[in-house]
Amino acid sequence: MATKIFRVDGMTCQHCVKAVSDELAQVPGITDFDVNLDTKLVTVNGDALDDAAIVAAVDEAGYEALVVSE
Ligand SMILES: [Cu+2]
Repeated sequence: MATKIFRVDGMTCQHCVKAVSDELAQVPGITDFDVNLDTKLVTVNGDALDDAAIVAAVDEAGYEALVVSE
């Protein structure tokens, strides 16, 4: 199981969190994830995490994700 942390700027409310969460829920390889509105950090856990797919999913929600750590 791997963990990756992304910074997602621009999230201002729970609707933003839900939009990002709904997109992440569709990404294969993610076992679970956490979207933190206060820190703007998205923590993703899974066995076959694909950075590009995760960034694309966040982009689909209307935000930009930057890898913070892996
Ligand atoms: Cu919002």
